[in-house]
Amino acid sequence: AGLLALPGRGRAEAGISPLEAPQNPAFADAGRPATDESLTAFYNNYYEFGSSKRIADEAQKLDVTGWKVKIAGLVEEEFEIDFQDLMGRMPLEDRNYRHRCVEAWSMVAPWTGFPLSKLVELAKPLSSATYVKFQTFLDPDVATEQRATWWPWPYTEGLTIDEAMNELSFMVVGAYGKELHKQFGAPMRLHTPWKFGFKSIKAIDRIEFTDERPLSFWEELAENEYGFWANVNPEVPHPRWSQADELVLGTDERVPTRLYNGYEEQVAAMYGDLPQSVGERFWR
Ligand code: MTE
Ligand code: W
Repeated sequence: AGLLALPGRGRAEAGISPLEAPQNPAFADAGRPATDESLTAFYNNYYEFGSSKRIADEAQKLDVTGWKVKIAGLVEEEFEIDFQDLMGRMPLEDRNYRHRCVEAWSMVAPWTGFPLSKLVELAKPLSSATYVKFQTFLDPDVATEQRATWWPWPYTEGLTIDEAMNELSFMVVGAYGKELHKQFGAPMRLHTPWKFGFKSIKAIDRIEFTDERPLSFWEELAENEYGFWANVNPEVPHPRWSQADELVLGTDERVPTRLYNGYEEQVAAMYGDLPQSVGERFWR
């Protein structure tokens, strides 16, 4: 448990514990090496703590001890579960995932976590549930940007049930062989690596099963810029950023962006007749 600090960059939490899990061989090779922690831990998007990339110090204010997750909506029975209890019931594994932000940068993150499908099974959704809605904590005393009322807090995201059950959908509780840094979204964040990074919601404290498509944080702010699907597609430019290529964090290199961020084999079947698979009306 060491203190990770770089001059001018910030700090990560001291005393963070190691978290060991077996590597899932299917996701050992991300095609590029894992991006150095000294970069990824100090280059974050986490608007609750400010709109710059340097929110690592601010994010340390979030107290995750005794964290609870509420399971709500169209389930056999709603319940609240202690995060530590939840983690104890889930099969932890390591996966190296490519992460692609809509701002056209990318990284490879060595995560520890469990398949979201396992959590869905635990939640026992009713057959009427067609979507899963995720929410981040709401505490303006801790997350100062949540005092700004023009943002539609709390940060909200959603997936279809099919997407949530896909083998790639991963609940992340650790990175680099340790518990998750606060700035990565401790104690638990989502990662759907075939979608743009904003879908990968941090510090989840509520998961609701619903039959209505959830309105996400960014979609509510600017529906012409951020759609529900947000599948990585190099052929469909965002109004402000071309999506044709991406800067690989830690290098000077731009590499071509791939459809579904290169995870086509695992996810394309879910989108057979959806417009974004042919590169049209992607953002809506
Ligand atoms: N989750 C919350 N709660 N708040 C945020 O601002 N930003 C998203 C996503 N999850 C965000 C969030 C965006 S745009 C990206 S690219 C990733 O987190 C960044 O994850 P990282 O900081 O671990 O690289
Ligand atoms: W992003």
